[in-house]
Amino acid sequence: MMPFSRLFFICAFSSLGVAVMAEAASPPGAQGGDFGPPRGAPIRAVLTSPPAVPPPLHRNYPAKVIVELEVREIQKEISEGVTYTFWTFGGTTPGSFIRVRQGDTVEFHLKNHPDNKMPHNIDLHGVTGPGGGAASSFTAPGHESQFTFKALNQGIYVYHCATAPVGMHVGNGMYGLMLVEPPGGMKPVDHEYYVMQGDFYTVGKYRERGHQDFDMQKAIDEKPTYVLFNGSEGALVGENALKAKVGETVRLFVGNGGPNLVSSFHVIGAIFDRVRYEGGVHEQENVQTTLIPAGGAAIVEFHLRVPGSYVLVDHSIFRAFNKGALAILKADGPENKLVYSGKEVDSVYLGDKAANLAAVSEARSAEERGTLTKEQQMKAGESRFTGTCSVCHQADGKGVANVFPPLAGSDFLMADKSRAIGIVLNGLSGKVTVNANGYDSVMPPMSQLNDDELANILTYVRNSWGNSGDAVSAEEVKAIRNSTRRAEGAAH
Ligand code: HEC
Ligand SMILES: [Cu+2]
Repeated sequence: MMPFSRLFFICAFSSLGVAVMAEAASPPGAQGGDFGPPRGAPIRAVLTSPPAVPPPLHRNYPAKVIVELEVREIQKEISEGVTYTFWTFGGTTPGSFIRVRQGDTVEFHLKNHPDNKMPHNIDLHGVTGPGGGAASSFTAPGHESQFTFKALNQGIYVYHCATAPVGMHVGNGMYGLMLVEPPGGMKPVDHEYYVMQGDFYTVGKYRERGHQDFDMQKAIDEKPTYVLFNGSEGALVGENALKAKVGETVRLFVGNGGPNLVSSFHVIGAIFDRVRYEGGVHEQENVQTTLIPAGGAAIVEFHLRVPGSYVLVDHSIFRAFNKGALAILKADGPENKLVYSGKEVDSVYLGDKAANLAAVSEARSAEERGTLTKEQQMKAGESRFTGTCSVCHQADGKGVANVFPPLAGSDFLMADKSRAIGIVLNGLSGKVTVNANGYDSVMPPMSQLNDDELANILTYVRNSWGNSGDAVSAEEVKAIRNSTRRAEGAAH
């Protein structure tokens, strides 16, 4: 008998060395279907960058469709002030959205831009044949490869790079979606959007600024620094939020590139009318959260009855609030108090995603130039205060009587700057007296905030609502952080 370790080695070798994953063809008679040879003149596929989806095809015959996809290795922002070198299909993570019709013959051209450093290929899960195209598409920088496949099965399919080390290529953002429309097309909706989750592994901590490199060990350990929709914390929030109107229907093509995590995809405030789970043809109705495996996709549809912000999350919820897996769909239109009497989703759910990121970014670049002013810090701090501290101390800093002490006009806060920094980093419990009122409660440590964030927040707090003090610098925060003794294994 072959020893287990040997067996494992062979399996690992064949999957990495050949870098292909075999996908079985569907059994005859299932949803697969060949509608004969391509007809008409060849058609160049419309490719779109996320969150856009190419328009419906409205075509009633199988055609020859030409897809040209170019791999680009490019540096982009992964979070405010943090850059990362993404490897992309078409210049974006996720890559360009491809839309074809069941029965189409796809002539696929994969180009690897001459400036790139790595060889790449593509494995399309919508392809029937060993490797899904991977073996035929291995392409060195400055080269192009071509292969042809027939889109036999309708559905929404992930594609990804499968060049060794596969995990690294996928982890750097090399994945996207291809929709194979059913022959009769899909039911019309008001909006179609393209959203894809991915986990990212950087050497630096979450939001540690500057350029960040890929961390292979974190990736192997499956400990992502970021979990993101569409490759960046800012991809689908603020100005970039998805948009719709009350009364409209929305269809999301949601993929999960992985490389490691399974997504518990959820939209806060919406119930999915229909989910084509796992991207197959069966529909489930009235779904709250749908699982999307790594290397899988789903089609979710819902309609909007009440205006406001709907928050897309991975409901493995630390990923949403502490690793970036959060996006917003903004619905405009008239209120419907019969359906929902509440207020607009507030800072509780939006957190600092509702924040003024421009102020944060302005403060950061000013600090890099050495020109950071107290006012810039305060503006940046205000937006981070919202959704972090305001939950308890309230947006006006007045706190809640007997429960959360005030920061506005707080003698305790203003008496000792270093102590205030320590409180935010390490939390506070036990009896404190603020403006002659006693509190005996617990504030959790907020050490997940980085030095800049914390310095800006405290500068804002110490100079708002009647408080007046000097600025708090990132260096001061850093010194106190480093001098704090923490339990073994505790963060930062
Ligand atoms: C989960 C609720 C909660 C959050 C969030 C929170 N605090 Fe507190 N904070 C408290 C409580 C409760 C106390 C009093 C603790 C005690 O009684 O020992 C406190 C005390 C303080 C104090 C000292 C007392 C005072 O009023 O001057 C400061 C300063 C402070 N918090 C700042 C912050 C800042 C800045 C943030 C955001 C980074 C923050 N807190 C987030 C609950 C919170
Ligand atoms: Cu690649």
